[in-house]
Amino acid sequence: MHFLEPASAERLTADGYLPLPGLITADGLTLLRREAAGLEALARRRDFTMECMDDSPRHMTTLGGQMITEASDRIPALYRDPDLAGLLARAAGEPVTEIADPVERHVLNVLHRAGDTHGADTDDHPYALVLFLEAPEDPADGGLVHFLPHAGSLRDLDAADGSRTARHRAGDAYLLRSDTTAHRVTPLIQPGLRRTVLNFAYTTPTARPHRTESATELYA
Ligand SMILES: O=C(O)CCC(=O)C(=O)O
Ligand SMILES: [Fe+2]
Repeated sequence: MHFLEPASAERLTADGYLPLPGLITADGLTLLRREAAGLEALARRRDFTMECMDDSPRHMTTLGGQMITEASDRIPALYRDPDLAGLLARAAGEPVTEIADPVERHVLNVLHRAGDTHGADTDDHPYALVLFLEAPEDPADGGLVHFLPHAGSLRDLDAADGSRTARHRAGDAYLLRSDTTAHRVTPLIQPGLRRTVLNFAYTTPTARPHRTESATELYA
């Protein structure tokens, strides 16, 4: 079980971001990578700008939750894992529950070409757990998470003070207050690099529903 400092909920509230380094065990990483390699064969290449997210770029290969449920037992089981739910509730300082949407609940995002990027967004649901299956070794190679908590708009990510950048290794994870933290993944800077994540979306009993076209555009 992953160790969490008692102050993690305060930290997540203040920063919008909580690193969970080494959340995935070595065996878990092997299994999830094998699963993701099979799923990637079903995934679709996306290259467009997302109008509802300030025309931010999407250059990536993705697979939505409905396809993952059809093709994988392991990933839906991990999404619903009670130990994981307990950890997320302690990290967030509030109950964290599954979302109803079959597309957004667990998605696979693969950056694998030079220039690939997941441009600026906020998510429809309050929490995102991002699990790293592959990541560039060198932070100079890109694939970093750039984020601004309590963002007024996506433009503030580049314009306002207080944005931060975080790097991760394969096996790491982070929890994001993803509906109010503007976030993007910086472009991979050269060929031959790969960044593969699973993104698990969660809600809370008190969260108000909020919907954009973003998931449909990226995963349907
Ligand atoms: O890949 C990441 O680190 C973030 C992904 C993301 O923003 C999303 O899937 O909505
Ligand atoms: Fe996001």
